[in-house]
Amino acid sequence: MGSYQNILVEKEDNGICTVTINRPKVLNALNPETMRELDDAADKIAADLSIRVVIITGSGNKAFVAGADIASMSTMGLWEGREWGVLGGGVSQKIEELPQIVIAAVNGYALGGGTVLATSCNIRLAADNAVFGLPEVKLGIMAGFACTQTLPRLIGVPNAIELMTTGKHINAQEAYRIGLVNKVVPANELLAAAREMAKQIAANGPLAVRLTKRAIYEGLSMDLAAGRIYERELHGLCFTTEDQKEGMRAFLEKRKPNFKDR
Ligand code: CO8
Repeated sequence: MGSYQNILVEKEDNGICTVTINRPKVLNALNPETMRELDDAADKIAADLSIRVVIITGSGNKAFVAGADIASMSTMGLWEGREWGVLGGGVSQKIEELPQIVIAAVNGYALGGGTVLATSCNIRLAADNAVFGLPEVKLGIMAGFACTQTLPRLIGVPNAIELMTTGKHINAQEAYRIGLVNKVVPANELLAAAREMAKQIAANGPLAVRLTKRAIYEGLSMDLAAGRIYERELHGLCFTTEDQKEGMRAFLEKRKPNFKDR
């Protein structure tokens, strides 16, 4: 699935695709080339509905992503910094809005852009050695890639503003406590846990899973009354699908459903 220098994209025939940020010498820091590759991979994944779940992780056992690449940012001026934010914000949004469910398997440092990349995934599993933080202010910039907007929605304003203005690191347990991660698992079980969850999701009605994700994310930008109406229509749509007939028939016939994504 595409040939890249900074990321690995591995598609399996069980509906799972794993994307690994692969710059271990710099703890998988994100430079513009890496972001452009992620952008391209996201487009290809979005177009391939045989992929049901995406797992994003980092190469090696020390880091998920230790942030944006500080060397490449150090010489940016106003315009380059702005364009960098546009690129990163665009990729974050694209990942969040993929038709597939995206699981971050956070295997170590997830700092700055690493916390942001994990935040743009729909589910986060953390290894017990994971470290999160938004140390941008220590470098004289504010957190970006839209995380001043997305993170408060996820963990609340007080937690988000504390992380973004102190720049402090937090461990996996603290990340779990504030609702930043769904689950903490021993580091050597992280990928297996992510794959297990991915398999559970991939076994379900694909249209129902995709519509659920749309209802939740698009509902976040609506008021509650509009969100209720939107959900009602998507819910009704499910009853026009073959998969709804198959899922319910399979239950009544006491067998596993054979979903066709239609
Ligand atoms: N960028 C570039 N290189 C990095 C980065 C990084 N973010 N992180 C680590 N590296 C490199 C180190 O320079 C080092 O390279 P070398 O071996 O050549 O010296 C190598 O990776 C290993 O790192 P360390 O020796 O530092 O490893 P330690 O175990 O001592 O420390 C840490 C690990 C704590 C993760 C430490 O490396 C660190 O603090 N890294 C930087 C973390 C950081 O500040 N990240 C945030 C960057 S800002 C950001 O992400 C902005 C995103 C939003 C931008 C929006 C713009 C509009």
